[in-house]
Amino acid sequence: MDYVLYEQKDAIGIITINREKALNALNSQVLDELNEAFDAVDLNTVRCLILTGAGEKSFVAGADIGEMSTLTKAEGESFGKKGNDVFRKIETFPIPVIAAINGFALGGGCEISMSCDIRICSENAMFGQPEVGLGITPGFGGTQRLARLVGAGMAKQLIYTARNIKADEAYRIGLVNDVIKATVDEAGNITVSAKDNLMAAAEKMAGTIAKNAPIAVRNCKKAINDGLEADMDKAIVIEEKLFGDCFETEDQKAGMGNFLKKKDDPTKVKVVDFKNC
Ligand code: DAK
Repeated sequence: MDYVLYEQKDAIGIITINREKALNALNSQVLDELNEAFDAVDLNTVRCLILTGAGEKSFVAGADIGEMSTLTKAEGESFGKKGNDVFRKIETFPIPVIAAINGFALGGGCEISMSCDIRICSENAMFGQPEVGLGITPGFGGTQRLARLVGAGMAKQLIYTARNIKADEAYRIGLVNDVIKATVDEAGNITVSAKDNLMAAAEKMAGTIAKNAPIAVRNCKKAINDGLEADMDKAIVIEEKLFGDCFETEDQKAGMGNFLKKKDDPTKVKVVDFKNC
């Protein structure tokens, strides 16, 4: 693939959008390759994914404005569908996806981060939905996911004003879960970049998720996603079914067995090696 890199570290998969010269803007080829990369993830061995962008400056600076500028109505619709299909694939992907946002997350960049389960960003990150300044609406789910994440009032303000916000404000409104800073020595020199610290934080979080019972983690993702689309009576039934689904798995027996063993004797096995079955 030209624009998407994939690396697996133990049970963590890292997908990197690698079009640094264009600040990782999403053209059709990037979207096709992202689709392929997600399809190729080995779900038997990978338990958590990280999605990031190449370089220190930009996660994704949006959909490719050059490519979009000449689209007809029909082509615009099909470009929107291509993006929406990939973003929905990420959102409903069986295992959690953490967006590690290193710099600009504008337009389609903000939107792809919102299709991930969790967002953490570097201190130089910048978020925004600048589309109305370009004469279009957010087309990769921004009007829908931003309102669900930060509330309708804040989403409307950001989308109507097309104002970009910095990492701290994104944290304050709940768009990101954490902001990761560079490490600076006493003289004020950067010893570890914000990007490197961001990736370390993302991998640490992914590692923690990967150690938990995989079937349970997958079912939690599905319960939260599907439940948010339903009213509470139906949502509770969704949870009941996914809860019931965990029983009779080896992981449930191992997890609960470990707790009961520890109760008798705290020196007994502390870390459960969940087998994903
Ligand atoms: N598309 C294409 N190329 C881009 C790009 C983008 N979104 N953003 C940056 N680049 C390219 C620049 O053209 C430049 O390329 P060269 O000129 O070197 O060849 C290179 O990346 C470096 O950018 P700059 O020179 O501009 O770098 P600066 O540091 O000066 O500025 C910037 C960084 C992020 C502030 C600036 O590049 C910028 O404002 N970029 C555009 C950000 C933006 O407006 N993004 C939102 C795009 S709109 C829909 C489907 C999808 C969408 C909407 C509808 N439907 C089908 C309905 C989604 C829309 C969007 O995402």
